[in-house]
Amino acid sequence: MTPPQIKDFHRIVFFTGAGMSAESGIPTYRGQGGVWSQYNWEDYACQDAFERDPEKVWDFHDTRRRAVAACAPNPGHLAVAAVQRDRPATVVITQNIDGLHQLAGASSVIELHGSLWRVRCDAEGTIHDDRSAPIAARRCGCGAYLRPDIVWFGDALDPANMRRAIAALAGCDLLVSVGTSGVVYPAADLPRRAMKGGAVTVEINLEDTPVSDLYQHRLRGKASEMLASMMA
Ligand code: BV8
Repeated sequence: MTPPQIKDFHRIVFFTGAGMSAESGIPTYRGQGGVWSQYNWEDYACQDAFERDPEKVWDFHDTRRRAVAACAPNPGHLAVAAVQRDRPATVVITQNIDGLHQLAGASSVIELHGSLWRVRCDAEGTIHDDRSAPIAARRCGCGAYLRPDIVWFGDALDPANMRRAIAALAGCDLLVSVGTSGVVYPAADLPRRAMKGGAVTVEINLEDTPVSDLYQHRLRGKASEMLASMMA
């Protein structure tokens, strides 16, 4: 059966996870060789760990900065950016912190879980982009440690991002979920807004996930290939 075709829709939302960047060489979180199977997030990616040992947390994030800086957007990222160029109302909601959607040319990407390429000083309440790999300075001018602007487990998501994501999903006519295992909340709950709004829903993944039943169409294969099959 031919999958739904992007050309037949006008208000499209792409909801992406680590599987979107797997073909760029970035490890996913779970499964074989996943980040969390190599590193315990309680030691490297949460506020407590950062307060306990900021140097250790920065060593981990510098490893990720170097790894991601060596990767480029894959044909899947380029396809999403191309759809957005043709249909400017297209919204990209990502759980990824790698910035590859933007590098592929996508704009107004909603980064639900923050970015590897932004840091903040919680002492001064400032936030700024920093694409150095490794990071040039781990401390702010005020002397406090800079913190990666990433939503770690236990951190609240930015309410403005949640509002934008919910509005986009509630009003879309096509939702395409790409490469997410659907196990982390509240992000995993968001696609339900599109189902409620009567959108056509597509899940692209190599395998079934705990939320596959929510989707009308389940395209099983690599992100770049399955996206291409929707743009025939
Ligand atoms: C919060 C940034 C409270 C970090 C991430 C309700 C029920 C149960 C638990 C909770 C709940 N609500 C909250 C919780 C706790 C927790 C949670 O969800 N725990 C889970 C594990 C049970 N949630 C939180 O802590 C959240 N915060 O709740 O705060 C609060 C509220 C108010 C005030 C104060 C506090 C914050 C969660 C965000 C954590 N940060 N990332 C970093 O990177 O360092 S989560 C991280 O994992 C990702 O961002 C993503 O969101 C999530 C899942 O990863 P995926 O992207 O899906 O990747 P994964 O590896 O799992 O899967 C990849 C998939 O791709 C696979 O299915 C694979 O088959 C597929 N694939 C692979 N290759 C390809 C492919 N598909 C296609 N093509 C390919 N080539």
